[in-house]
Amino acid sequence: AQTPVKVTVTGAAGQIGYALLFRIASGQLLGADVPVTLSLLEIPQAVKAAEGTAMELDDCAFPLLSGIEVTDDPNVAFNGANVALLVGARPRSKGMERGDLLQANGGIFGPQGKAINDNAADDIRVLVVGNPANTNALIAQQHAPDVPAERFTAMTRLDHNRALSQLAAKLQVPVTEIKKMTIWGNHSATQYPDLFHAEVGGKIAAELVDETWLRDTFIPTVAKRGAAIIEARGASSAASAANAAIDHVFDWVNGTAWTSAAIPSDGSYGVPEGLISSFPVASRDGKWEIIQGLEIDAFSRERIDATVRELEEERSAVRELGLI
Ligand code: NAX
Repeated sequence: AQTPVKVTVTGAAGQIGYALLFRIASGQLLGADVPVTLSLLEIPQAVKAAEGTAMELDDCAFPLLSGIEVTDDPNVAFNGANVALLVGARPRSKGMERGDLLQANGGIFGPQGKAINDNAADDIRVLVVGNPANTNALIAQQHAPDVPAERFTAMTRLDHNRALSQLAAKLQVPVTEIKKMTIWGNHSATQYPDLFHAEVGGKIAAELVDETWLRDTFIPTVAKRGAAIIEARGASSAASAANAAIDHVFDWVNGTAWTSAAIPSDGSYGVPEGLISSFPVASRDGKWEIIQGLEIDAFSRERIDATVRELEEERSAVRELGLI
């Protein structure tokens, strides 16, 4: 039998954790023939709740789930980990400045990066979901010098899926008709969902919608969808975020011709090297590759530059705080 893949989930007792763990255990993260062991990392106050979730996982008797551990020690949680989903983060509370937020998250993602460096399996793949996701991924990566830099990624797949859904509704086509969607930059309100390379039935999506809708409805609706969900549900996106995390890792491991993921920049498209920024990517042989050769017009250039500028500012801020 195949050796189980160890998947570590941080923030396991949170709402995304609850939506994520059962799908991982049922085989949706890696494939229906891949056994998994789960490691649930939480802060001490939430270990008991995570143990409750572990009991429910037991009660599903998932054929692919070969073990579960619950811990508050990152060195235990990441020991031998093959996939790490870093979901737990410090949310912004009222009156919190950006510096305080980055500082608080540096205190989480720095030590977790080091624990990954010291304990994870050689093939470790890391997806950061906890916000500010791109910069948290950068912090973790910078504390893991022995892990190849490209194994640290951040999630923009939820934004990507939101963009597919909005465009499909507008054009009254199934989402499967839409190809080559791209989210550029930061997982934040500055992100740029790009319809100039997206295709619907072989036609460029931007040519099938009017410019006003693209600029004044589509882009802000995708970028602010998280806030709209909070407004409607009274809680932030959870099942859709878990779904996107599943999509990201499944495609990373199993391959895809085109999606969006925040990965370390190699300087492509004028994005400064090292920033963890969302790009159009393919996955081949278990590695993300930035799709090259796209023409970027002035409209897109301005928006890519703005979101990348925000990432540079976040990087400067965490440098000044001594977090990387
Ligand atoms: P919850 O507050 O429900 O859960 C977070 C959990 O993390 C809590 O159980 C907490 O105890 C735990 N935690 C905190 N510090 C920890 C640490 N050092 N080690 C281990 N666990 C720790 O939040 P939830 O709704 O699950 O969201 C989690 C994160 O995802 C947030 O940062 C949120 O902003 C982010 N999101 C990111 C999205 C994306 O597209 N990249 C979309 C959804 C979501 O908003």
